[in-house]
Amino acid sequence: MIKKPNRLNPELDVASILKDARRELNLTMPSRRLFAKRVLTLGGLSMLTGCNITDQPSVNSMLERISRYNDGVQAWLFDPTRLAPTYSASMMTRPFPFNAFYSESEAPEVDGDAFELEISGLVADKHAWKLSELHQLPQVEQITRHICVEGWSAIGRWGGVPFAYFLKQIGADLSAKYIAFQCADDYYTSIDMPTALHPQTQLTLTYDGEILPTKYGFPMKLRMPTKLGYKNPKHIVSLEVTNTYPGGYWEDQGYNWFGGS
Ligand SMILES: Nc1nc2c(c(=O)[nH]1)N[C@H]1C(S)=C(S)[C@@H](COP(=O)(O)O)O[C@H]1N2
Ligand SMILES: [Mo]
Repeated sequence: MIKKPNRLNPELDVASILKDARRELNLTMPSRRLFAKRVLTLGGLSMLTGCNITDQPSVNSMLERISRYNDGVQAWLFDPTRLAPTYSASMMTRPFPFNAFYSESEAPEVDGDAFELEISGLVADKHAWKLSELHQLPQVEQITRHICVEGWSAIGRWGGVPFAYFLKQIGADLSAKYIAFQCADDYYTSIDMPTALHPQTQLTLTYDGEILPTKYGFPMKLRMPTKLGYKNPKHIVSLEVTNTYPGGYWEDQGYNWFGGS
């Protein structure tokens, strides 16, 4: 008997698979495009990805492939000189929302006097940085929009050190692929080098002219108006320059890694 290829396991929730795939595809291709419409069936998706979609593991690997494909397209489309929109102070969202994988009262309290930012990986100077040393570096400000995948966005005013300047200061290998961040909570994420060097990518020490409050990520966060909220780590305690893919807290649970906004 000839087995039908791609016979569907009746336990597969086709609607939710399509919803996940559509969410991934929408990051790079508006769904109104004929191409996207054509692949919005399981058959179309398996043709696009070359995956035989028969069970949950094969669905996961198909979604994973779409996501990796998106990373490639987004990295290719990323223009390292194109600036995200900036806004006037009167347009700031007040209060700026808090968001994390826990509630505001559980945000980690970091002792700023004892704090040292640890540096590792492909860098010439691995000395740990005290907060006061970071404040002595040239400071810039931006009023930009933060976009969260949970369906809200908000405009905030952020101050700190241009991250490209900091990377050069520590003698980072600027040809490395990734910067990985560890946070004082259990959060972690990583970014591509072109985004790390983007002129609006900022090692952020202040919010609205004041020392970064606990809820927004004291002692420092990385602010990138070119990336979605979950790519912007708060409470950074260490960073590593590396060529080994580091993943991230949400990325490892299926969020798209490049995460462009
Ligand atoms: N350390 C840490 N950073 C984090 C998160 C987190 O839970 N922990 N959540 C991310 C998400 S999903 C969003 S939307 C923003 C929220 O930042 P805000 O609290 O300043 O609005 O932080 C990002 N960075
Ligand atoms: Mo978010």
